[in-house]
Order: sequence, then C-alpha cells, then structure tokens
Amino acid sequence: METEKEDNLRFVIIGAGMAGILSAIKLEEAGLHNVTLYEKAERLGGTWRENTYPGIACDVPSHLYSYSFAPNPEWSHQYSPGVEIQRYFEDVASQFGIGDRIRFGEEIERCEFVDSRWKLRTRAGRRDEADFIIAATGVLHHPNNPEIEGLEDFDGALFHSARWDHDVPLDGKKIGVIGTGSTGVQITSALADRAQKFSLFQRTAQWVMPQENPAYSEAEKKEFREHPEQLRILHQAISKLFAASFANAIVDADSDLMKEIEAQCLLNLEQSVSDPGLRERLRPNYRAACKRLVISPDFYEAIQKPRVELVTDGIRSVEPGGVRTVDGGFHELDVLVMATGFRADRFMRPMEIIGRTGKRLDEVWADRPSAYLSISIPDLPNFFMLNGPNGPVGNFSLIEVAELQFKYILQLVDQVRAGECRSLSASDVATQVFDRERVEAAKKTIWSTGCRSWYLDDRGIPATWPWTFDRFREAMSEPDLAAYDFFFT
Ligand code: N01
Repeated sequence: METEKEDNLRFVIIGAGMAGILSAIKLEEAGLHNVTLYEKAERLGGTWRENTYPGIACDVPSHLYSYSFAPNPEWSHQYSPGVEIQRYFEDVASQFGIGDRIRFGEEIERCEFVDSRWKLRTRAGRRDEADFIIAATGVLHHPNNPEIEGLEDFDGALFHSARWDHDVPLDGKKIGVIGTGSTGVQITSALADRAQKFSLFQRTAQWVMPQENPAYSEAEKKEFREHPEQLRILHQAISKLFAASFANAIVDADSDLMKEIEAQCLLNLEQSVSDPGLRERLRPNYRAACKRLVISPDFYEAIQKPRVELVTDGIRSVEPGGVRTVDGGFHELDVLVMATGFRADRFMRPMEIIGRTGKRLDEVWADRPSAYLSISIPDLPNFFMLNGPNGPVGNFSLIEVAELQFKYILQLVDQVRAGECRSLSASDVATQVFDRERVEAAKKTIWSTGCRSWYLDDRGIPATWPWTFDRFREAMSEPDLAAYDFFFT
C-alpha cells in the first residue's frame, strides 16, 4: 500500500519533446503529481520545434506517429508536415494540462545521486532534487557540423538544417545543400522550384522508396471525428502491419521482404530517372535500408528539374562565393545548408551525470553509450531513459517505442512505491549480457551489410535494437527484476 511519502515521490523529467510530454501525462495518470519538466528551450516540441526546414514531414504514417491515447482526426495527410506535428504536441500538452509542470528556458547542467536522491542544477544555477529522473532528451539533436576547409569564409547564409534561418530569402537564390539523408532529400523536393539554382552535394547515393502521400478528405476527417474508435483501430492496424513487415525485415538482411523493398527502390530509380548518366550517379552501391531508408514520392522528379544539379564530385573547400569541388568545379551559392545529420552518440550529454559510486556518465560511456534495454544504466539508480542507446530507432514510430518504454519504467517505479527498495538500476552483469547479445544479433541486420550511417557505433556495429519489434514489445511488457540492483539506503 502506498504511503503518503511514496505518493509524493518527486520526479524530474528532462526535455519537453514527444517523450517528455508523454512522461508527464503518464505520471499524472499514475497518481504521481510531484513532477517538474525542465526544457532548455522556450517552447516544447523537441525535434519538431528544432527542425523547421522546408519540406519537413515525418516518414511514419501520422495515425501511427500519434500517442495511442490521443488520436488526432485532423491529420491533413498520411504523412503530415512538421508544423502540424509540432501543433499536435502543443495541443496534447494543453489538453492534458501539463503546461504548468514545464519550466521553459531551464537547462539541466548537472545531476548527482547523493544520499539516495538526485541533486540537480540548472545552467542558471537553480537547484532541485528528485527521487526519479526521466531523461527524455532525444536522440538526434546535436547537429553534426563537418569541418570543411573555408566554411567560415562563406559570404552567404550558412546554417545546419536543424537551425533553419527563416529570415534568409530563398526564392530566386542559389541554394546549396550538403547531404542526401532524409533531410536533404526533403529540402530538395521543397526548394527545387523556388531556387534560381539548386545544388545538391551528394557524398553517397541513397535508396529511395516511392511513397505517395495522399491528403485526408474533409469527409474522412469528419468520420474520424465522429468515430474516434476508428482511429484507435487504424493506429493498431498500422502498428501491427509495421511490426510484421518492415520491422522484421530490417533485422534479417536475407529476408524476402528486404529483397522486395530493394527491388521496389531499384524499380523507382530505373523508372523515374531518364538520363542514364544521372541514374548511375544516383545508384547506391550498398543494400537498401542499410542507411535509413529515404521515403519520398518526388525526390527523383525534383533532382531532374532544369534548375537542379546533383554534384557528386567531392567537396574540396568552401570559398566566399560558393563550393569548390575536387575536380576544380565551382558552384556559386547564396545559401549553403548543412543537411549533414546529427551526432547520434550524445543523448543527454553534455549534462554532467554522477551516479551512486561517484563515477561520471562520461567515464561509464567512455567507449560508447550503452544501457540495459536502452532504459537503465548501472549505478544510476532511479534514472531512466526514453529512446536511450540501442533502442529501436530505424524507421519506427518513436512514439510507440516511448509508450512501451514508459509502461516498463512505471513498473520499476512501482517497486519503489511498494517499498521493495528505495532505488534501483540495471546490474552490470545484465547490461553486459544484453550488450553481448545485442552485438551478436546485430550481425544479421541490414545495418551491418556495409554502408556508413548514423546507426553505427565507432566500431561499425549497429547501435540499435537488432531483434524484432515483437521481441521489443515482449521485453517491455514486464521488467525482469533479477536484472536490477535494488538499493535500500
Ligand atoms: O541526416 P543523415 P539527416 N561531406 O545522417 C552527409 C531522421 N529524419 O538529417 O551518406 C559531405 O541521415 C551524409 O553523407 P554519407 C531520420 O531518422 C527523419 O538527413 O555519410 N556529406 C548524408 O548524406 C534520419 O535518418 C525524417 O556519405 C556529408 C547526410 O550528410 C535522421 O533523422 C526527416 C558530410 C546526413 O544524413 C537523420 O537524417 C529527416 C561531409 N563532411 C530526418 N557529413 C523523416 O521522418 C555528412 N554528410 C522524413
């Protein structure tokens, strides 16, 4: 039975993006009301607040990329644009009344576990304490800004895709984009008709899955509004389909479905690109979905437009007026966008996190980040991550992932509420065994078939969940308490 004190357990959530909002709602629902959510920015939304580049949309169907408990009849498209997704998170936060829990503009700088509690400090020096920390700090939020000679000499506008400068005019300008990941491809489709000249600098060709993006009609939205149960059924159906198809295929590189996906991408390339020279330059030399599969109905159409050029010669340097390639060619530019991705190994860092033995997270993760089931780190008691290292991050709905993880975390919290311990964290042994099995299983996955991608760690091993989504669901259904160290003081 819960005591008054147990009911009053204090939670700090770090980050008011998708996972932080989820945590605040779910804690409230569980009767845990002593919650503060720290957000470094002035607005919630995480990825969707930070990424506002032209053409941004999510490549997971909107009715799956929604909280299961907050279906949204208003999605405009099967794959809705970023601005709608941002609005959705703002609406959900307000609908569930968690706004007053959020401290905006306060960045947590340090967390130390002392005397069975977490002591926190913000960048501005505010101090706080908590029994539990939920790190909902996201995966892809530290821009990767490659060092390219002369970059600082560029005279035009220069920014990373996740720091889009909306004051910079684009229409009729000469725009260059470095990078052909999901971001670079979406920007290309969005700006191909607006630029005077658009140069896409491609280091590695991408496989592109042609996926139409139909709009929902007013009649369909009305139907969804009047029959919300249909949305729940739709959410479950897409989730099931996803788990049974793509999710299974990527963890088995030899699967028939993986070959089928590659055949569809190949057909897209052959049928959509008419110029044989351009087609060859766009042809990847590795397996489809080895990098994150790019989903686009119109990238090939955009790249063939007269004002668009695909630059495949390597970049030698940036000069004040544009980009010089290794063949000596010069590409004059007014705007240069780095669609060069993110540092995927950072997670909550640069926060300083000190566990019960006095060891810093930076030391624990000196080689690379790891966590038991992507949630708990040995000797960081009552510190749980959502979308932490080695989780399912490949073309999945991270919302569904976070919901499953949070249910699991609540069961760990229940151990403390029930007085079974004061705090708990995954044991060293369980974490090592998990890591060993994960690395072994990763060999069979599509990410291991020989390409460079942000999924790979410094050894070239996929730092992702290497098993089926059903296995993930199963692992999240109930914690194996034997994998945890219980602490009593
Ligand atoms: O980043 P990326 P992203 N010189 O890392 C190139 C999610 N997302 O922002 O392939 C030249 O995929 C690099 O080249 P190479 C999704 O999970 C989702 O596009 O390494 N080029 C690559 O082409 C996605 O996977 C959506 O040879 C350099 C590109 O930059 C993740 O975010 C939309 C370079 C980076 O691609 C990241 O996507 C957007 C250099 N020095 C993002 N350094 C949707 O849901 C890097 N590159 C639709």
